[in-house]
Amino acid sequence: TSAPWYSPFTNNTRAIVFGMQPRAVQGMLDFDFICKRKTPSVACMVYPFGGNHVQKFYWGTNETLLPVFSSLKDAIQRFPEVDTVVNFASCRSVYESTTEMLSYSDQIRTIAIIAEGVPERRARQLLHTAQKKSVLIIGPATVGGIKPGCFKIGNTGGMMDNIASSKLYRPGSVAYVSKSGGMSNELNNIIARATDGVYEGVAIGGDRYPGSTFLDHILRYEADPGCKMIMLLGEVGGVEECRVAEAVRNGKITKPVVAWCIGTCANMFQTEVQFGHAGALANSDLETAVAKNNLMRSAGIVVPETFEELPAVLNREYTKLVAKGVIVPAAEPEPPKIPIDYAWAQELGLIRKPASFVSTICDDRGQELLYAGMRISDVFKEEIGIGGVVSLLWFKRRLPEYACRFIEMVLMLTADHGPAVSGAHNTIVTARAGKDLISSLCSGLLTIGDRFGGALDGAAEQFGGAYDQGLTPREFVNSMRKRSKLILGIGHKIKSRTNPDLRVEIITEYARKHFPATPILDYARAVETITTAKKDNLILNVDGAIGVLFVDLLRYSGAFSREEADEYSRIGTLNGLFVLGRSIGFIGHYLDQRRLKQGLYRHPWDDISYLSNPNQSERVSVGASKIITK
Ligand code: Q5B
Repeated sequence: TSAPWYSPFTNNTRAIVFGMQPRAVQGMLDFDFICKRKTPSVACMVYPFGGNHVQKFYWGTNETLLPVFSSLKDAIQRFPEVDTVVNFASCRSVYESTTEMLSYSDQIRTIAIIAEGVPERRARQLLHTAQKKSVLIIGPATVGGIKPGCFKIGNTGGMMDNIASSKLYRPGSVAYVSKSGGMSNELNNIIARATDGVYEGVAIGGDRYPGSTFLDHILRYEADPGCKMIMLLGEVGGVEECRVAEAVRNGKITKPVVAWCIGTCANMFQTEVQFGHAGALANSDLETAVAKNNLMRSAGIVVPETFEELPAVLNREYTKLVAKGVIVPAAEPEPPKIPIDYAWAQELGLIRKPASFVSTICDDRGQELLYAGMRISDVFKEEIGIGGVVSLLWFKRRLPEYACRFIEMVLMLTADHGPAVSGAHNTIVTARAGKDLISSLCSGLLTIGDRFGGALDGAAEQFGGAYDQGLTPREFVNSMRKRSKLILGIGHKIKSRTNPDLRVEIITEYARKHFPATPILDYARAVETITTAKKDNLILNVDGAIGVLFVDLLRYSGAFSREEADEYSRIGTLNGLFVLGRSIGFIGHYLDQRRLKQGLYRHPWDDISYLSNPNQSERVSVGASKIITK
């Protein structure tokens, strides 16, 4: 059953939103929800680009899906109950889209055109077609309109808290028409405070040729039994207010009308003033606000002396209607609970939620990225280098310059040690198997551990612990041997006392020169003297040297408490230095292999001892750590 001509919007009105306007759609659905509508007022959206799909929205606090069609025809066929279109097409395409909408006038009875800047010639053509087909057009250049408890066009009424404070979730008795969307908000507020509230409100838009006029809507309000009182907010320019005055004068409008024409200040200027709207310019004396206010007053419309008096005048007229029994104020329903978006509630400081993550080293939310509180621009201005960045992000503080330099030296020293070491080998084999950079790098990194490159933390713990226990270097070596444990940081596959590892020399020399104290290094060197006496290659290796020097740095630089120093060794910080440094080399090896276009690697048979041949007379068993041949 279609609604009567004077009531285009009911609580069953269903609309198509033309254009990708998720915020407006959500606003309409939120309005529906607080009005306790049974079905959402938006049936679907039409967006010519991107194909048919669905979009997610909230219905109250739950989520729901709305279809998006790429053609208006499909949308209209799919939703035969839709009789309204909210057209968000731009001023460039609005003529074509509205013309198409008008071709479905057997179904589409109301079109709101939001676009500003529609050429006047096009607006008049649309108006002509719409009149022929008896289709109601609201706009162009309008936010639309609102019928409390029933339907809201697009963004009309502003935010939900605004809508709630103007009680637009339930009908009142006063219907208004204005030009401006912004002033409609003001009227919603004034009417809610001075009377029992808004029955319906339409902003016809500020162009010279609106699709529907003040009078069109006021005649609807006159016929609509739900409306008891009419409010007109006109403005300088045009003669629409005069037509309303004429209709009141000749008895076409009998309901009380309160009106005000904005722009009375125009008389204070020497020249004509163009107000914000395209049509807001007086082309003759008759079109001035003062003249139109006088004319309306003389026709029997209630016109206050100033805009400021409007609320009092509205209240006076409303009270009269209540006294006469024309308006029987309804019991005030409980204000609805308005679901607000999580992000907005958080911004307003209304909610709190335990965070799933805690992060204390970096903040990317503001205008400028912060590393441990230091602006990225300052990182460069103060030239803190990669050592400084590591000190901020790993230790959350700026370490002294010698310490940052030490970190950089470590990264440089560990960057590579040839293609033969476990990690580089793995990286190369992986690259030659055709894998990508990240896979090849990871394959190399996964070899880092106690034996290769990952002995830094263990060395720090073992040497630091033995020193703290007061063990002499010999007692320490003996105790490790007794427990059949290797000393981490001692021993190298190719380096030895006679073939010293220069990297160790460079770094220890630097530390002795710049560190406040190096007792753990000294202790490790003393241990080395004992182990190398046993075997030439049992030197303090690069992992061991970095590990013990970092203990010295953590303990004696003054930048850390003792608890912090112990914790950094315990949580595996130091191996990170090798991982970071050696990643440089592994990436280099990956690129090298790709550059050289090296094919799939297959290990040569002659380099593998195949001992599993069943015809072999020898029997082989593998023990815990040794191969025993019987
Ligand atoms: N023996 C490094 O072993 C290596 C002993 C020890 C007491 C020890 C071995 C070891 C501890 C882990 C460590 C980091 C596997 C090394 C690095 C980065 C690198 C690598 C590169 C780069 C070498 C022979 C005899 C045996 C053992 C005894 C050995 N180590 N005793 N404490 N630590 N070290 N890893 O030469 O009586 O004959 O049974 O695990 O610090 O990874 O360049 O290559 O930059 O990439 O194979 O520098 O020392 O010696 O295992 O045959 O042992 O010495 O008990 O005694 P080898 P093995 P015995 S730096």
